[in-house]
Amino acid sequence: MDKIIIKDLEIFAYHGVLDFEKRNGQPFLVTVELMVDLRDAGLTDDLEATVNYANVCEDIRNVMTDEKYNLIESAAENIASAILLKYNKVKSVTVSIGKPQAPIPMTFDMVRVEITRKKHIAYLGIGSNLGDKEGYLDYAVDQLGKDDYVTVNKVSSYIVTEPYGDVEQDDFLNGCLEIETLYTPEELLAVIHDIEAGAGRKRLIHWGPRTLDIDILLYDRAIIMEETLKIPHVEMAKRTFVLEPLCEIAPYAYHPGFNRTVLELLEQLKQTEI
Ligand code: PH2
Ligand code: MG
Ligand code: MG
Repeated sequence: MDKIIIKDLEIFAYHGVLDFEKRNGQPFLVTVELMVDLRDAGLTDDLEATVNYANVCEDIRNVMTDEKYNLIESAAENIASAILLKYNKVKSVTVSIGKPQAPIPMTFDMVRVEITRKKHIAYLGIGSNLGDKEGYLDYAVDQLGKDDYVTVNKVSSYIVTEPYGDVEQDDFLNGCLEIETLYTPEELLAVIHDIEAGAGRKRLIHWGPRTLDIDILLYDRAIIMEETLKIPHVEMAKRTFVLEPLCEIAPYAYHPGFNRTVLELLEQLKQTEI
């Protein structure tokens, strides 16, 4: 992919664990690589078609001088999020921060940290079968949208579905979302748990009635099999109430475990149900 590179932007700032670093300050060298498709800009010769590197330099300076961080890791993390949140054309960013005068009583050229961050695409399933079901699903979409690190790209229709599983309970209202996020899967799960709790969810019976259930179905092409987090959602291929709304917003989203698109999984499931 094409890149815009800003190399060793020098900024005087006050980051460091030691008192005198926060008092006296020192120079930092910031390098960023922005992954941006530059084809259009190259063909049209139009600044609007690309990312203005002068603006990015100003954003970097603001992050570097608005706060005093203990760690250059924190400064780097904040520069990466600021850029990804502001410039939609930036698909991914690598930030490195060097500290040529770090307080180390030895001879060295530079210490540096380097991180690469990008936006992730995730698909979420939402469901409710207690109280104001539609209100709870709308609440989930709203709360996710309010989070700085989440953009809700698409929301499916909500469909009424019969309860799946052995528990006797009321019909569900189910839907799916596509989001873009800077969160890791674990962080996203924690955010989702907070939103479920905010909707008054109590975990009483496993698979039982709930005001709001939010499940991570897919996260990029990640495969994660941890005790507390399994992605892709292990049951999704068996559930019409997941695949139908998901197929409405993302028929060609890819299930990395089964190597099938959502559309193919839905067709397969319909076959086995006949
Ligand atoms: N969720 C469950 C169990 N059963 N059935 C339907 N129709 N919709 C759901 O969202 C659902 C379910 C556990 O997450
Ligand atoms: Mg669920
Ligand atoms: Mg759940």
